[in-house]
Amino acid sequence: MQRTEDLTREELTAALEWYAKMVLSRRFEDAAERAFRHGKIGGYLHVYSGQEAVAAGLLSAIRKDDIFFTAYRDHAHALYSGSPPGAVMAELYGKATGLAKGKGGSMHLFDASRGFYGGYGIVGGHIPLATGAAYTLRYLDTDRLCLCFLGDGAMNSGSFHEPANMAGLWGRDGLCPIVYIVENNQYAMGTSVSRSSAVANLASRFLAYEIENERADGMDYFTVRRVASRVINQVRETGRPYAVEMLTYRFAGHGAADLFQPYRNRGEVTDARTRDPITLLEDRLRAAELLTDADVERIRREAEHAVEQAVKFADESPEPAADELFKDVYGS
Ligand SMILES: Cc1ncc(C[n+]2csc(CCOP(=O)(O)OP(=O)(O)O)c2C)c(N)n1
Ligand SMILES: [Mg+2]
Repeated sequence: MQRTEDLTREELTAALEWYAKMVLSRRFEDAAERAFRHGKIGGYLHVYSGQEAVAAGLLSAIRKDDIFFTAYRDHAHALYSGSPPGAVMAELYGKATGLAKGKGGSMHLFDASRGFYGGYGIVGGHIPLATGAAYTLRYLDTDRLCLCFLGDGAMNSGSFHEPANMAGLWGRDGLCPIVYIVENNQYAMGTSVSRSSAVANLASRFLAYEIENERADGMDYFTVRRVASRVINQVRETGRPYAVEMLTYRFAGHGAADLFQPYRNRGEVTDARTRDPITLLEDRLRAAELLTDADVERIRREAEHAVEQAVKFADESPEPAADELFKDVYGS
């Protein structure tokens, strides 16, 4: 864990905004789960609670013109990059005002205007897309880069290995500015990493493709942020891929339908919650005297208000019109 005394005042102060964003996304996830139980949200719903420091640390370190891809646990990624909470919630509700016009739902958020290229429900399906996008950024002679968040489970799919090999090859010529971020939350649905990966150290699997890699504590915002800044600078400079395995934990079930979680015991979740990324960050900001009880209270109230407004907006928004059905489905 990054030592508080080694952090600069600037890093600590900049983290305040990200603390507020993490509080917002946690409240947003709680509200989304409630809405799912009330039948307001159809299809799938996978929440990000417990993993906030990973996306926050990485997305706080990129430039506005950089791009990123992730899988279906994507609400926080959208909120952190600035998509309006109302439009994100409306997408979960399948409403016309949603981020993807109500046609994608929870797993397919998309906001290219903020560099967010989705939100994908097919496990591993976005890794080839992100890798090709990174190549394109260099091919077009820019110094922009691409982040590709993926799950521990996604690493066991063929669609991980093929682009990883190409990234290794393209990287030799400085043509693949991508950071792969493995969000190792210990499980792929009900299957633990130890039951699905031949090696425990997932970062080391990138060595097969000559991709530099490391693992880090994904519960500590400052650790993630420090690693992210260093790695992002390097990738931008060299055009070579890099992989980071972030050790994290999902507090909720895999999806809203995973009620009983027979694959893990309650004690394991309770233990993980003692390192809640939001509490860890809050404690450090309090220790640095940047956050008081009153600030914490205000930030919580503001988050609650923003989420209430988002739910109201989603509730009151119209369903997509019938003549929208075939629009934006295929390019022409
Ligand atoms: C190609 C494909 N196979 C299977 C599934 C079913 N499925 C949905 S999520 C999931 C587990 C993925 O786990 P991981 O990559 O670790 O992501 P996490 O849910 O932990 O964020 C599986 C197998 C799917 N969506 N796509
Ligand atoms: Mg996982």
